[in-house]
Amino acid sequence: LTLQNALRYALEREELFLCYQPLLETNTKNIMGVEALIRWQHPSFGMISPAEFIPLAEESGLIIPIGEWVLETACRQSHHWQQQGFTPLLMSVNLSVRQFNQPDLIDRIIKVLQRTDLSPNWLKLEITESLAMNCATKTVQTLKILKSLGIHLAIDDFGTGYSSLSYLKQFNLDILKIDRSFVADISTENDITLVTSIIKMAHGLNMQVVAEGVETEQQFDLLRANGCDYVQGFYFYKPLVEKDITKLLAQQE
Ligand code: G
Ligand code: G
Ligand code: NA
Ligand code: MN
Repeated sequence: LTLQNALRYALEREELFLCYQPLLETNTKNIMGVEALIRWQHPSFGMISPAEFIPLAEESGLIIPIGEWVLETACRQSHHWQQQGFTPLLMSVNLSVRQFNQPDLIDRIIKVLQRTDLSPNWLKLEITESLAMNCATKTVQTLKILKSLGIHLAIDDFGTGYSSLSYLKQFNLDILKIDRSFVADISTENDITLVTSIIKMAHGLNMQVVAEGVETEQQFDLLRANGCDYVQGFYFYKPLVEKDITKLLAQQE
């Protein structure tokens, strides 16, 4: 049985689940949101990383039903936490290229929000830099509609792909996520310069900044000193299962 075949059944056999990694406000360290991250626990292969199976899902088209399941599960979870009385969290969901390019994407997203009764204001979609730079006219249009619905938009893994700064301006995104490769090397002079420049540029374009992959106190201190708005990384929290997030939220109240 190939991984590709196994993936075909993963959804119906309920082998997929979501973890949620907290995003913290830099100044207060309050949890302002979580990023939904898919996991696949296969009965014989064990845990398979999304880095391995998301590309397979993209190639085969399975990313469409899987991506929709992620979106719906994440929105339902977010609404559920709100119903439990916790301060609402921004729920971030990663959108793959193929998902983003579906002609009926907007319609599908609206329907998921209706089914899960989640306000669009609590949903953030993360798109990658390469996706954003693809097919710009259509992309600008789609992003505009999403934004007009009240959905927050983030550009993910910033700095790893090709970016045209003029596109970045047109896209009118809310949040820029600095790729963790920059954060990892932030102790070197050049990378400090890069990261601080990215933060300034983003702020100049009216975007807020998330640094991902924060693993040390030193990285955190540098990011805070340079005005980074939000942080995410193992130094604070790994991606956690639902019940662990619920515990955290209860502690924070
Ligand atoms: O969670 P982890 O670090 O193992 O994720 C590895 C990669 O898989 C990351 O690039 C992440 O963005 C991607 N990924 C995780 N969950 C999802 C998802 O639900 N949809 C998409 N498209 N990518 C995801
Ligand atoms: O591509 P994307 O940014 O969506 O990737 C998210 C992935 O990054 C998740 O799979 C998560 O497990 C991983 N991740 C989150 N925080 C850290 C961190 O501090 N260090 C490293 N190495 N990976 C992290
Ligand atoms: Na992401
Ligand atoms: Mn990222």
